Amino acid sequence: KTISVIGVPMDLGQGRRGVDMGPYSIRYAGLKERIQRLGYNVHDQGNVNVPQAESHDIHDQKLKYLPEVTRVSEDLAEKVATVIAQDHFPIILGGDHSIAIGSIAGITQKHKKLGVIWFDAHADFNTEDTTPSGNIHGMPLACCLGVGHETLVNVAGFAPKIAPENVVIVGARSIDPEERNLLKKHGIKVFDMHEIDKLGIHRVMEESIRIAGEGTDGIHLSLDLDSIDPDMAPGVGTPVLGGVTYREGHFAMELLYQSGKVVSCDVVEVNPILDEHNKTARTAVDLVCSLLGEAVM
Ligand code: DIR
Ligand code: MN
Ligand code: MN
Ligand code: MN
Repeated sequence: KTISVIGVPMDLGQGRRGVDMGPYSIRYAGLKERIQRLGYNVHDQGNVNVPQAESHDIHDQKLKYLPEVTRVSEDLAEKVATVIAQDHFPIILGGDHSIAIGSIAGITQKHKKLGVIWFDAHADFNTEDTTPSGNIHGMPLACCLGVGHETLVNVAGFAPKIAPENVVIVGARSIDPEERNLLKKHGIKVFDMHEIDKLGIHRVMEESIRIAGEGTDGIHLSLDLDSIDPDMAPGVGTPVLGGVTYREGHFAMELLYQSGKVVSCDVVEVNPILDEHNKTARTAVDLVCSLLGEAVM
């Protein structure tokens, strides 16, 4: 099996600089070597070009850098569609979470009925009408469901990419009031930290794999490192206390591997400027390895 790594040094979708170095820091943490050791072929496809923030205006306070984020999303969608057509497993390295608009637009050109597990402290279900920040990284999941600004919703020329019944959010603990209303309106299943505490990560993942995996062509994991507790993932722009533990994270990835249904993943929001000696990138690489089958015995 061949893995394609695609870097997206995107920092236009949120307010903290440095997340554009996420792809570099995850590679520096040994991603390629670690995956090769599991027996995969790894093709690093390099990075998608991202405009420099200083060279552009914010344009719209409710949709910051909309034209630039849209252009990167289109480019990424094309790159992802190319590797997935070759039957590779794409790992897309962010960058902020706005890149998931492009990655999911690429994957769904082949896997038409895609399930999505959104592993995140946040729901990323805002629109220009509900956003408190104007940051597009708070909107990508909504965009993939066809909810939001038309240029983002229509990346790659079709919408919606995914259906609400095949989507699940895991690890949420920071949702904006109007965002919560939108999630309810669209019937999105959310396993927040309360549910993880109550049911355990095993039950939560079994349910999540059923929601995203039953009757679909595969599961896309969109892994925001701020899902993990800041003790093991401090290098993120919007850390939130009380997150998924290192062990719960690993167990979740192992269960996803065992499901045999995962076809692609995003690894986003790693910011080495806010990190402690690249700890968050190392956590990210460890989690990806478990997702790809690394095990003790
Ligand atoms: C907040 C923060 N809901 C927003 N979102 C973050 O700006 O829309 N997503 N941090 O990862
Ligand atoms: Mn511009
Ligand atoms: Mn996110
Ligand atoms: Mn997040």
